[in-house]
Amino acid sequence: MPTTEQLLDNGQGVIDPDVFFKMNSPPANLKDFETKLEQFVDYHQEKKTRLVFITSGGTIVPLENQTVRFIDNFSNGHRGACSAEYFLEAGYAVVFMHRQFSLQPYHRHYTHNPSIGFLDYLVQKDDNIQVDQQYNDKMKTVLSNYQNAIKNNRLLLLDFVTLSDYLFKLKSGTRILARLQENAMYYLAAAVSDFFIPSEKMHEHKIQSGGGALTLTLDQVPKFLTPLVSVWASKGLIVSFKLETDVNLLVPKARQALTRYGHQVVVANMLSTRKQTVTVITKSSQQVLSLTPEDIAHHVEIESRIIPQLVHIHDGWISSGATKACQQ
Ligand code: PAZ
Repeated sequence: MPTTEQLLDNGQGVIDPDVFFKMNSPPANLKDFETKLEQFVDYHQEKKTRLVFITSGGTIVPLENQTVRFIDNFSNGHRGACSAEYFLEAGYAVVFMHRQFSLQPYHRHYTHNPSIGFLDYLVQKDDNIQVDQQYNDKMKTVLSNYQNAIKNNRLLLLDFVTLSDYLFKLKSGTRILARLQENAMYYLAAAVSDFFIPSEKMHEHKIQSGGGALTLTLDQVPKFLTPLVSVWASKGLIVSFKLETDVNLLVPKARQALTRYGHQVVVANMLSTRKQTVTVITKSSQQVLSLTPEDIAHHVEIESRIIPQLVHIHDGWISSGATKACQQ
């Protein structure tokens, strides 16, 4: 098998996405992932429901083939889990491809909270367990929305852990959804690593300490948006996210992504303000969506503003036959 060096496609140290898939093994549960997704997509194709494929949470980058250590990132999947609920509210079926154990739609209201654990919502009455009265009304609403989504087969939960796992599932998943053509939206909110260690360069066993400092060299992850936009999901509405910490880079980098990949929408956000403000950028428009102090006091979520905006863009994408909506 050729080495990564022999397969560099542009002299800048970036391998071609196809090469990545040839040089890494698919995840063991890929078949199961595909079977579940095929069934879900067939069901909604028949019903002509719009479907959104959400990616959510961070990917890990292993340092050893038999992984003890890995590199991770900050994302806990709040954006994706929260957005899934607003898409369901807007009538979409949702494929929620998330990092294992990150936030999930509906469950998120009762997990990952530093000040209250799940058992703190419960009380014991005689021999029975009940929800503490103060949480009852909200939990009833959340539970009913969750059960409706499950009962009506409108929410499919699928997970990933590593970068490689994510990329194989993204490719497979987008190709399965391609049959929905413009009725599919791809909402790529996951925080995907930009750097990785190819399997052939990784230590096989746990890296041993005792030899002084550890130096790592990571390769650049291939630009998978290129085949996603042009081949895997060419008719769907593609929404990518751009995260920055330097405000001066945010809009230029988002615009650069639109030009480079030729997709329809970039949602640009800053690490520190991502829950209060985002900029929705198309080739011809730029709209800042922000919460006011009053919104924040009333626990309004920024996703309740982002999703209607994207649904509107998707309306235009569908009615123009997946071509013009984002050009003007
Ligand atoms: O998962 P989370 O709610 O903590 O963060 C969401 C986010 C910042 C990862 C997302 O909005 C985003 O910008 N994703 C793309 C990141 C990037 O690769 O630029």
